[in-house]
Amino acid sequence: MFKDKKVVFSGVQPSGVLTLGNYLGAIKNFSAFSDEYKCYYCVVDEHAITVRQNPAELRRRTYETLALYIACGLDPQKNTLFVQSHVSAHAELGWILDCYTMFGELSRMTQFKDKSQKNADNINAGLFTYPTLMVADILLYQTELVPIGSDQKQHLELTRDVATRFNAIYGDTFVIPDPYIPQTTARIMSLAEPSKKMSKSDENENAVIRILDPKDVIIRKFKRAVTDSGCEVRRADDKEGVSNLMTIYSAFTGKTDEEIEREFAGKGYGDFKLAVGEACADALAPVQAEFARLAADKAYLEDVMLAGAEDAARSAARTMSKVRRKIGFTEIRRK
Ligand code: AQP
Repeated sequence: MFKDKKVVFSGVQPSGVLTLGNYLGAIKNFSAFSDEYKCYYCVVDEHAITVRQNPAELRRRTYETLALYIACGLDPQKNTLFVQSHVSAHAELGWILDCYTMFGELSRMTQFKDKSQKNADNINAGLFTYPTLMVADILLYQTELVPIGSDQKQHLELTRDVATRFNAIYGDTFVIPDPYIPQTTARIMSLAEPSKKMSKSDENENAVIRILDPKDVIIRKFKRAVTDSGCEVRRADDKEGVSNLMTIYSAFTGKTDEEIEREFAGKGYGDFKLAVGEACADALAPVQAEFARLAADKAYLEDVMLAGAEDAARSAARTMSKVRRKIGFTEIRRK
């Protein structure tokens, strides 16, 4: 049924409650592909354990992330929604591609550098080779397009390099994927330190808007957002905080920078921050209501997980069989 459709793949780690960055940079854009593409959206729990996770919380957040996918508009009938560790081919291809990825390439990954600084007591080998697992995630499904925030661009470039290298050795095996990076919301910044990206594992709760934050919390966090000593609502390189808030406001209202500047001319930051908070909370309210309904229905989420894993595994098996044959692994057939 999907034979002629091009493939989209993306994933989100269940490493915390998802943020406005995850939403505007990635998930909100996923459903736009559902009609035209065969879409695989994965909860990448194997990536999450590169940083130490509490097992009960990881399990809960895996369900939560799946429920959020659906609440954000991803219909499980039209998209393959699944959990990475339910399809063993991810780890299998990840290992194989480790052997086609250079140490030097992985050493250059900025996320590795950032995350090893943040987790100095646990710089494990998985944190280092995590990008190759992401390469495997993408290549397993012969993906053409990967919707991501700009922080993942470097990993996508690595994916293209590894796929090209593998194809050059063994002949056409993998489709070379392209990134799909949204123009304006590719990098939503921290509300507390607007030079840093908003991250779900940020320890400062005021830095991060969570998709599930109640309205009063969202408004309070925006009110506290770091801006600058001026009072003019205007996008500029030296006004990172205000520019970030303008990006968020524009994403929820569809207004251009000029319209926003006109709307808040002479009004100061207080009114602006309140308006951003309200626009954001109002837009997230239906997602939150749908999430509450879905999260209470674990049996339904398990049905979705199972159907998604079966569908993904079928497709992954086709790529794995090709890869195994090409690299010279033996196959045993049942008699
Ligand atoms: N601040 C952001 N702005 C725009 N897009 C973002 N993404 C993440 N943060 C922003 C995009 O969300 C998708 C899922 O991200 P992930 O869960 O795979 O991990 P991440 O990129 O490491 O995101 P976090 O929130 O920073 O997680 P932690 O704190 O656990 O490391 C990706 O497409 C990403 O680009």
